[in-house]
Amino acid sequence: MANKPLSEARITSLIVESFARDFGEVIEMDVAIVGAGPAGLTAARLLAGDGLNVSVFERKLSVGGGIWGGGMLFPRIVVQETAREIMEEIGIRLEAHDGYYVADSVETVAKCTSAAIDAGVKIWVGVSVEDVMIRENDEVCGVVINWGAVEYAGLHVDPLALSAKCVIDATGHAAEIARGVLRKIPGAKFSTEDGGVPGERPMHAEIGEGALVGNTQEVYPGLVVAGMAANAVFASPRMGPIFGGMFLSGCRAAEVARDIIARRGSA
Ligand code: 48H
Repeated sequence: MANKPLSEARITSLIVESFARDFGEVIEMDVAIVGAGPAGLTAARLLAGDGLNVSVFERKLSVGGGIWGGGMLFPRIVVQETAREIMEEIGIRLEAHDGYYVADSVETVAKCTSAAIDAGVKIWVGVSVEDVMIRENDEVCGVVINWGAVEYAGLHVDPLALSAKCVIDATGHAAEIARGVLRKIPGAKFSTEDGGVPGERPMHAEIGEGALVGNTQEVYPGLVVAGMAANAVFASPRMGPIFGGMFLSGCRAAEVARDIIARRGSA
């Protein structure tokens, strides 16, 4: 069949209509995940696999967070035995060396992203979460979003709000969502030693990786911290380009989120 003459108006309407339809479905979500790094993408894939309505919000135009840069821009990451299965189940090829496994950064981003999308996750790039909503019983019950471009340009544009039964802070080193809750709720305290977000400690791969899954917790009703954000919240060390803990933290975050959904009911 010959191509029809192209209509710019038709192209525009297809984009707008498709976006509006999909966006309409996330106004009331089960789980909102902030940050499309390894922890966020893994948690999202597993939760969407349960049939939950899951969205990932990523302020940059690219997903993958810190995976791309590998170690000092060498595009490779290393994982340990405990993370092998979670990577191999989505087809990431690993090069084995005495209990360490090396993966290509680009392949890792591509396969984590593709597996999440195939599981039903909606990924919104160029969208920044600037706040959360907090209601009855002081529970986090949604995210407040704006275009990343608005944030980068420093424009004064009011955001939109989306409801969610559970929010996962997978924003990496900055632990932005957790910090925001403490800043905005007078007297709010987390389950950490000082109740705050002390930030990560200096590099120690063994201790940092060892602490990560245990640090992946519901730190405030309805708010789970995952990935590097969990180590920032619980003052555990950074670990450099060993990434196994990030994937395992994503798995743990999915378990914690399931318990929250069971407590609060699905959207
Ligand atoms: C929307 C946001 C917002 C926001 C941030 O940094 P990430 O890759 O996070 P993790 O925890 O999945 O993985 C950490 C790992 O990449 C790492 O940094 C390691 C292992 N470091 C060790 C070391 O020693 O340094 O991804 C977080 C994502 C990024 O893409 C951000 O752009 C995004 O979150 N993000 N998106 N709204 N408010 N804040």
